[in-house]
Amino acid sequence: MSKSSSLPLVAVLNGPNLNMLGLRQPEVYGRMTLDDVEALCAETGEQLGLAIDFRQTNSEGELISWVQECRGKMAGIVINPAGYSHTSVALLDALMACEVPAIEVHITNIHRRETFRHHSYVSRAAVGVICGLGIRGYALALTALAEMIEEGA
Ligand code: DHK
Repeated sequence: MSKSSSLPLVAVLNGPNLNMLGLRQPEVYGRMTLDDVEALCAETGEQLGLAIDFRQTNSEGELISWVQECRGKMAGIVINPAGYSHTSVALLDALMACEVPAIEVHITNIHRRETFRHHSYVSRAAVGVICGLGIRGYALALTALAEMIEEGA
């Protein structure tokens, strides 16, 4: 058994269009790419003693299936549901059902943007929400989850 397999597992799940980071509206989302986000999460996970399972999908169904798979397997979830934050009751239901602490991350401050972005269905299932801090929000979410896992919360 490898050393990392005994570490708490945390899923970092990314929703639609986040594969376009770096190219997509850089004045809004910045110039960092999804590969940069993955590298940041891997580095942060290593520092915190977490094993990271990093994924991105453009499909709502796939995102929901991944959340379902987390049940009984993952110690925590960091999720940027992207556009599905504002539309998906089904994703909210999946997060409620999986019973794994989840932190919702948005790169941008959704409250400074269009009104339709101000509400997130997912927030109701999240232990916390981080938005507007750029990609460092992912590292902050992992840090908070590591503490919660350590505390046994
Ligand atoms: C990413 C998206 O793709 C948008 O649909 C959300 C979020 C905001 C972000 O800031 O990471 O509204």
